[in-house]
Amino acid sequence: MLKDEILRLKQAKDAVILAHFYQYPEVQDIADYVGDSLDLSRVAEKASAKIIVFCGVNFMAETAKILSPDKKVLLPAKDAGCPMAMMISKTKLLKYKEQHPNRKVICYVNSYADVKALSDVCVTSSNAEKIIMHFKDEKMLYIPDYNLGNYLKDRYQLDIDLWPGHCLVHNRLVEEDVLKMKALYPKAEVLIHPEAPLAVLKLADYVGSTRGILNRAKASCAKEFIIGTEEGILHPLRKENPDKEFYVLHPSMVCRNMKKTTLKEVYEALLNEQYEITIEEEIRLKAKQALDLMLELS
Ligand code: CIZ
Ligand code: SF4
Repeated sequence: MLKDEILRLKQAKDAVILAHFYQYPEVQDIADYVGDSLDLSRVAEKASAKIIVFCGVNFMAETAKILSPDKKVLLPAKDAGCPMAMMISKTKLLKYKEQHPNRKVICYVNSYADVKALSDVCVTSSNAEKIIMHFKDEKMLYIPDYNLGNYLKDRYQLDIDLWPGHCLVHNRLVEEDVLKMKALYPKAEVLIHPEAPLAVLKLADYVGSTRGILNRAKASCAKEFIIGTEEGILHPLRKENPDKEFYVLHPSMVCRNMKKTTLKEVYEALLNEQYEITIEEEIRLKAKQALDLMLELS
């Protein structure tokens, strides 16, 4: 069986498998660690294995390589990218920085290494609030997710410029989707990811990262939940809370890129040691400063 072969190769090659919460259930189940970007970057930093197989999208595997340069980091699905990360470029950011030299650049980890390298600090959805509040008295630019930045800007009235990037999966949500689901499940708590638009977030009982949503569902007395993030999260939610019901806010909440990794890609990644992530050392070192500051502040 593919699963047995994966486990055999993993041991033989001294590899560790990391998987994001948005991966297919069977990929999550074969991983040594399942988590969000923050959890997985911490694991990658401390990993002792020779090979890291990163089941997620390319900016996540890049982050692992930035933090763990001596490991071979493999992305099983070669073209698993993130459209949001592509909504900003080094050139555009440099131009902005020239015009606004005093703004602190706060960079969502959903970005590529060359953009991180030009930033002051990185954040993930689980620590964005804490880190942005650390810089609350400064002028800031938040890249590249407009919605997450706008949510915090609105909440704390910050002096923060927002980049016009977005996640194709979360940005699609409209208020009507929430109202329809609430009418169907009136007792359910509504938990939504901050990559959704502000008007949608205002209808939520809780706004937070995937890790935050998992914590909230566990701690809550409610028995039913409407979940506004990528549907992969339903797997750990149901595993951890067998007595509770979870409904995805909209059937289109599927990230095509996260779903490019199946067990076949994981097996081939281990067998052929593909597809290896490489980053120019000068860029890696600069990007690492922004990630190190994030890990220190979170
Ligand atoms: O930070 C991450 O892992 C992402 C992309 C979503 C979330 O909230 O966990
Ligand atoms: Fe990018 Fe959105 Fe997919 Fe996350 S869910 S990888 S932000 S497109």
